[in-house]
Amino acid sequence: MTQATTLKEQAAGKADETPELTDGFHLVIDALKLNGLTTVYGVPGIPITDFGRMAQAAGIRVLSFRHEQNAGYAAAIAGFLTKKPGICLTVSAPGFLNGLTALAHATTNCFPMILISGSSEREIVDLQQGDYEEMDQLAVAKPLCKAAFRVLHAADIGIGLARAIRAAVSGRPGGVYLDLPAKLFGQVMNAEAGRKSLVKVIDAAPAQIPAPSAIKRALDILKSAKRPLIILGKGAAYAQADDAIRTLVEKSGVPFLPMSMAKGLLPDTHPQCAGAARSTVLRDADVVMLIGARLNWLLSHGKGKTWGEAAKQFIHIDIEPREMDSNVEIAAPVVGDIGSCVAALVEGMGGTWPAPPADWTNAVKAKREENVAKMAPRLMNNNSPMDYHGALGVLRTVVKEHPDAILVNEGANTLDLARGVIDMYKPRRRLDVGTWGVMGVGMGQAIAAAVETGKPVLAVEGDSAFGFCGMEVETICRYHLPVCIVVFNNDGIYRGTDVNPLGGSDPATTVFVKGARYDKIIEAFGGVGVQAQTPDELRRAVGAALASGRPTLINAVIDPAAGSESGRIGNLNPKSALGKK
Ligand code: ADP
Ligand code: TPW
Ligand code: MG
Repeated sequence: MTQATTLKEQAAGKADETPELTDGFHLVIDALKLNGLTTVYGVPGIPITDFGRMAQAAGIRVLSFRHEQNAGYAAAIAGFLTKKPGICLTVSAPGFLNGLTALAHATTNCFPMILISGSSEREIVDLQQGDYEEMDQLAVAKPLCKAAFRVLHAADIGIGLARAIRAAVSGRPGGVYLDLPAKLFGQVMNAEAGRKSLVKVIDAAPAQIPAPSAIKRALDILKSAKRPLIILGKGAAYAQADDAIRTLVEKSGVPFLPMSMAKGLLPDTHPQCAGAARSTVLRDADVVMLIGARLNWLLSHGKGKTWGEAAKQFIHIDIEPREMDSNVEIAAPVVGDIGSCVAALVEGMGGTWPAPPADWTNAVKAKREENVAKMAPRLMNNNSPMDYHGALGVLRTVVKEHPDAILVNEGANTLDLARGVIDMYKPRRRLDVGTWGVMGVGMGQAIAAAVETGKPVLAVEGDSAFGFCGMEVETICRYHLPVCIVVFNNDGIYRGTDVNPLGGSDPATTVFVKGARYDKIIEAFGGVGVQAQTPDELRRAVGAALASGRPTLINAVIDPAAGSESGRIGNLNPKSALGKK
């Protein structure tokens, strides 16, 4: 028997008596897994590099991005798609700040997300003694999210994550910050005690049942309506109460208007869809039922020219009681989760429900058909360079042929025109800039959509919008994701034709390099790059991308003069009182 064997045997014998140990790294991983949170979007570095490695080794899917903001947008949209908090993981101070924009965006959009950031030594940070990446991250995060927590002891990791999960998904969903100081990861504790300290969150988003009196009030008003309208918002898409919503809409016979990310909850081609008669229904409706949509700027705050002169009564279904009366008086507040509220409304409607007056539904139908007919020839033009309508006509057909694919969309003209032109057929297939109209969400959303759903993704991006997140094409190629990016390249922001008022060598503030080849970017990483000058070329390239599932970037050359200032919201630009630019 050699000396070495003896020692080994001794060590083995001793190990039997030593209690099994765990540490902060493993407790965080175990807590995430226990709660079914098995995908993490982030960027590695001190103090979370080893955490990422260990999480991957433990079977968590860890997707490393090139910038935390994009990882954050991925986590936010994963929350929207799955009703579970999307997890974003960042390093301290600068990484944390890069992720914070996305956390605020998640909160603004009511998406559940948890930003987990490593942080530096508390004792040094609080005395401001200049630690590595020093920042009081908890204090910075607090005003920008729904809740913020810090865990200092390994034994509290289970409770800390449970609180973060509940805060993210219960009531109105939102972004939560979870601060994990570097020292926590290495803290050791008894493994059995560690296991017992973990919390499996039961019923994280409990049903919130509406009061029967609120349901009756809402139905009485709806029944009395002469020109009723239902507006579906992204809260309705998030709720995953698709069948109940469809039943409510169809049983009531009321025209419905989907907000951008609620498109497809019922198909845009549904006979009751009023998407193509938006101005008419907003102006003329007398009773408006909002389901998971706020009366914010996107609905002109429920007043003014958009809403016309006629008196209106609002029925508002939302989980957040304080949303009621936020902009105009709500005649019938229905507070609860959308699944429960809509089910109660359907039940309250009983066996038969009077159809809305035919003169109203016929007027909506006529307006819609008129607008669709007006648009049709523009979508079939074969101009080169393409205009927006020619290119979008192609993509409209592609989406019709691939109704399961997920459409990601950002830009100004590229967003506003695509939203109107491209019909959606299934719920949660359209992802876009959301409540803030933020540029740069596209690649993060495309990645998360592919990862969370396994479905093909078509990302329709303005050239400016793409520039905010374009480096993530490497991420798309690295993980072999079935994402086809179409860059609407009009040489700039809104238009590529602006000139510097002073002449000189600096270009105008809104234009980019003319004739840029965005398709070359993806080629650097082994993806497929295509230049498309005509609608036919675009059709072939997108078709090939969706058929192959290979990461593809199509540079769609759009007439630089085709767009308008700020797309459809140019009216929001302040004007100089002096009338000059
Ligand atoms: P949109 O931009 O599509 O009009 P908003 O983001 O303005 O939609 O509104 C979404 C609304 O949906 C928010 O007020 C939010 O509180 C609400 N909401 C989100 N999830 C639910 C749910 N499960 N049940 C009820 N309301 C919800
Ligand atoms: C984070 C302001 C709104 S739209 C837009 C910018 C910069 C780009 C529009 O150009 P694009 O589309 O994408 O090429 P198109 O088809 O009209 O040419 N920073 C952030 N968010 C916003 N919204 C802006 C700036 C903006
Ligand atoms: Mg552009």
